[in-house]
Amino acid sequence: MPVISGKRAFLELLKQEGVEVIFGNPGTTELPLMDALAVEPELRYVLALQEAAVMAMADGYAQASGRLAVANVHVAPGLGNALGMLYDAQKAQAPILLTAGQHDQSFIQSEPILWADLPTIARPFVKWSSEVRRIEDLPRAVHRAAKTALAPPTGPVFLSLPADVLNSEADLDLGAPTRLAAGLRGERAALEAAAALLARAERPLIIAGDAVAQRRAHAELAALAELLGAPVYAEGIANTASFPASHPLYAGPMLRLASAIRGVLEQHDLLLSVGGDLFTLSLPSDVDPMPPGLPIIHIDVDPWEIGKNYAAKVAILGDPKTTLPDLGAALGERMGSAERARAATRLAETTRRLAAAREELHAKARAEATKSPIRPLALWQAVAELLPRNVVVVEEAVSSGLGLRHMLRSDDPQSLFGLRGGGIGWGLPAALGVKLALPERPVVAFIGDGSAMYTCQALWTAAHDKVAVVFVILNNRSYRILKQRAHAMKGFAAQTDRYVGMELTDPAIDYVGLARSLGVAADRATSLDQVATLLRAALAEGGPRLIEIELERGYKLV
Ligand SMILES: Cc1ncc(C[n+]2csc(CCOP(=O)(O)OP(=O)(O)O)c2C)c(N)n1
Repeated sequence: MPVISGKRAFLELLKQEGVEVIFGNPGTTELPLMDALAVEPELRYVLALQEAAVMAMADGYAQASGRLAVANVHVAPGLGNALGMLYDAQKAQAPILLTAGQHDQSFIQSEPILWADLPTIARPFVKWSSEVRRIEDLPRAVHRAAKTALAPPTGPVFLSLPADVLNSEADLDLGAPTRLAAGLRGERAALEAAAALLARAERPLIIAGDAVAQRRAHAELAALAELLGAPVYAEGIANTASFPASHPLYAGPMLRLASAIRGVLEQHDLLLSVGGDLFTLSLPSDVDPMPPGLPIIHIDVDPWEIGKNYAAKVAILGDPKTTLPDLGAALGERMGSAERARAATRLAETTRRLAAAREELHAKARAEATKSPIRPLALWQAVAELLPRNVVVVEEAVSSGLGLRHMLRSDDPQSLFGLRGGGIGWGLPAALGVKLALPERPVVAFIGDGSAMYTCQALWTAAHDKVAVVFVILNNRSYRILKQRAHAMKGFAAQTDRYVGMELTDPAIDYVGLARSLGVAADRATSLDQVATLLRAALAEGGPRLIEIELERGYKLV
């Protein structure tokens, strides 16, 4: 083996792992890496101006590509800034190798500036967290990190890279990547048990989780849903298009409030969760979302999720892509003519009911189309007609998002990415990562005005790296969701109509000016016609471009 420096070996190892892009923000401890990048033509370094943006870009890239994303941040404060978005990446199961530079190890005992025990900081949010202590360990550490991030359930990992490891030289064997064959098939006996329950069910429902999109199992799930005649809900905090939105059995995202979930589930006698989350809620409730005794069949690649909150009658560890066809075959064998007739009736009824609900939503949107300021639902209806078929939508619309997943035609598993973890500020930088992963597809990001301000630095990266995202800022000049919830509490805020810390006014933020100052062309729309004109132009020209939309500010839900 030739003698090689740690810094160059690290880049060689990343290339072995198929990495093409590194998202980062450097400091002195990252200078060895930046130095090696100066003579590395095959790896693109994408500079983001805040570590939260670095992390969310890597997240968007990892989710949209399904490949390993790599991020590099600066010691303890850089890692600290990244943590909120690392939390989101963990919840979205994004395969990311997050790295941070660390001080020279000979120096650490003196507690130099910016130093902290980095693996301990990252550990709660990653699958594996470690520091590389010797150059000889670098190949093993990087290959293990990549394999672990990409092994189902996928997720982020962390490596701390001390400067002396990167600066030293050794005669290294770089080893080779390991990839787990991911298509784990559910066990036969469990599939038979599940098929028996499904064949007997009178009113089954399906919840589709992100695993369906991640494993590209739309067709397999659609075939099973059609065989059963069962409605398919996306999981409540859905961050991908886990089922084609135009499919007649698509029932939209599961609701998030416990009593509302209970209301849906009570109409069914069997729940089949395919990678679905049962249930991430945002508020406690006296009502348990799960009706007592509702039998659950749970298929997932993640054993942690199966039976996490509610016992599964049949628990199947398996990949939806390979397991659903097996389940469908087992079910097909068990369904006699009576069961098939019942399923056909269910299919017709469910299709009719869901079509009527969709039409009701569209009628509501049409009724709102003439109102000023623009209403979100009318916006989604107008936008749905404009967006090209191959568009990828990145969604952090927060309180404006209601109806979006019914209205937009997100029909393939990479057509939609949304905020899974709940830490806002994700969408704007994530959209850049998505576009870099899917350069052939137009990418449009719908972002709340409040959310945009956490990571607006990403606009500069979009301009600098010419990343053609169309950013749409949904400006209601408030943290509207918090006002809605504070109002619903019927406390002092509702009585006095004072919402402390929730108004983004005095001064109003000028997103057009902000975008232009960071090098992104921008315009403002106050009517749906203007939205249509600007969006069409932005899609035709490519981006990056930003459209600021003035939206209604109403927060009284009832
Ligand atoms: C990192 C982080 N900080 C704060 C919050 C709390 N929070 C949730 S929604 C929200 C306001 C979002 O405002 P905006 O994006 O304008 O959407 P709107 O509510 O107006 O629809 C805030 C501050 C959070 N979820 N994550």
